[in-house]
Amino acid sequence: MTNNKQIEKLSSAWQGLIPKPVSLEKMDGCFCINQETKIVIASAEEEILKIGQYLANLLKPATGFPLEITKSTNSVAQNIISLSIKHDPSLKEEGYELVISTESINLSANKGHGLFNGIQTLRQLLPITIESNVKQDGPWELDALIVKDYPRFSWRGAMIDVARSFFTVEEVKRFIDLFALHKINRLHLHLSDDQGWRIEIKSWPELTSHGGKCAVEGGSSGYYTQDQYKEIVRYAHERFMLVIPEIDVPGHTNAALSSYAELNSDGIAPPYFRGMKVGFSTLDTDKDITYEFLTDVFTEIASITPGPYLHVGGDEALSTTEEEYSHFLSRLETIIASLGKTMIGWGEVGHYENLNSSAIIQLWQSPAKKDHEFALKHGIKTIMSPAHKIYVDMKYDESTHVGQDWAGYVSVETAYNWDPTSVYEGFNEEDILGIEAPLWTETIHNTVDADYMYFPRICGAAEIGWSPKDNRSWEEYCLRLARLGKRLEQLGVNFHRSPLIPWK
Ligand code: TNX
Repeated sequence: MTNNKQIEKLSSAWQGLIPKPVSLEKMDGCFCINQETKIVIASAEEEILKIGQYLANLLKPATGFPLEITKSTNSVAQNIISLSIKHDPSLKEEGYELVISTESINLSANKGHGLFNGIQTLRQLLPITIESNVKQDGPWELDALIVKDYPRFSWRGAMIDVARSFFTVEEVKRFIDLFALHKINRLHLHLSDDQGWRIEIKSWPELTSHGGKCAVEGGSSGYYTQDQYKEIVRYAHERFMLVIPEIDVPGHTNAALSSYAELNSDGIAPPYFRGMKVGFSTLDTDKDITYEFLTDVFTEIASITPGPYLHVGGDEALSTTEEEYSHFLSRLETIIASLGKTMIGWGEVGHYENLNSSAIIQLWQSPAKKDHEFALKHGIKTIMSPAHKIYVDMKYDESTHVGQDWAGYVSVETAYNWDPTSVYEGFNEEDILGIEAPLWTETIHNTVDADYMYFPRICGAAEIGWSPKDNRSWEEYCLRLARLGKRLEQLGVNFHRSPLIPWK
């Protein structure tokens, strides 16, 4: 057998699964979902019932089957998809075991999150027509197999910059669904920047009535009311995804400064900013009102964010001195701590020498900038977002019609072929929470372009975050991605048909 054939054989056993599971063992025969198949849940717990409902809703449009959900502890029954909770430490928080026999499908996990992840695997094993929202012909056949699976990292994130260009609640929900298909479990919303303020703050209403009306040239303006934000959080939560809100300070604040004159050192509100340059704006680190402002903003956001994290940005504060920056962060840290939340900041926050070691640093700059050395010195946990590997606003190559290239081109291969432990020197696996792929939107103003930049690179990021390092190879990944392409097409995703991938 030639090497290529071997890879193909290997890959076809894994079908179109992305991220690749820890283990998959094929058995003889197959199982077919039909009109009579029942979803059986062993526990009466509300969460499990909801997951059963999610599965039924997922299967209904394309199959046309209104699959019944029943409660029973008899998991040896035939023609069922059973969802059950078990205790298997090897599966950890998010893992699952999926057993497809000729008789039934048994999905089990320690937690609801594991069941949800297992459903995404089941979904990727079904014919791609399952993704259709109109009735399709079956058969809805699945090869008999056993998958045992759990993630390598707990943080597998996607970021969307809704500040440069706004994306509506419905658009964000669509991304949540597409990301969940790949077991992504963090959605980071970049809610403020020089070009716009996107979240209602009741005690500072001009932030949205004025700051919400601006956007980058050619982009969309707008903002989320607190109720709309809560709806995003709820929708994400139902898909086991945690929302991380970011208010970027002290730089990247022109929209806020333009909304409130009193936040400015000279008491004069600057005009809107619609350009692309960074690093020119800053909150006044000496003024008391700055800290009143930050307390109000973060208190309101904390009250509508059930998750434990608040992201404070902290990047590219090029208009504050080192001393001002440290003073600012020490006060900000106190505010975040008083709200009972964990602070996350971009790499530069590590330059503040008294940074609390419970903070989290999101590394993004090239290793030459040495942000990672500061992070290591603090003994702090990190999220890996190296721009030259995982920034999905970077162009794929010179022909990409949107995006930037300051960190270089990020091809589908570049975005896949790296490991979180080796981009920056000195990190052990334990120092790393996981990975996150940011989409900055200076040049990306609608979902068609956002799809194009996220996909398929976000699929690779999801696999880097989930799958064991030694199981991954670019050559084999290409073949799985080629199959997944059909599913993305069916889902209406405008993905980049990279010439590196042998698309089907
Ligand atoms: C750098 S990444 C930024 C953003 C820009 C992005 C464009 C980071 C923390 N700051 O403000 O949007 O580059 O690629």
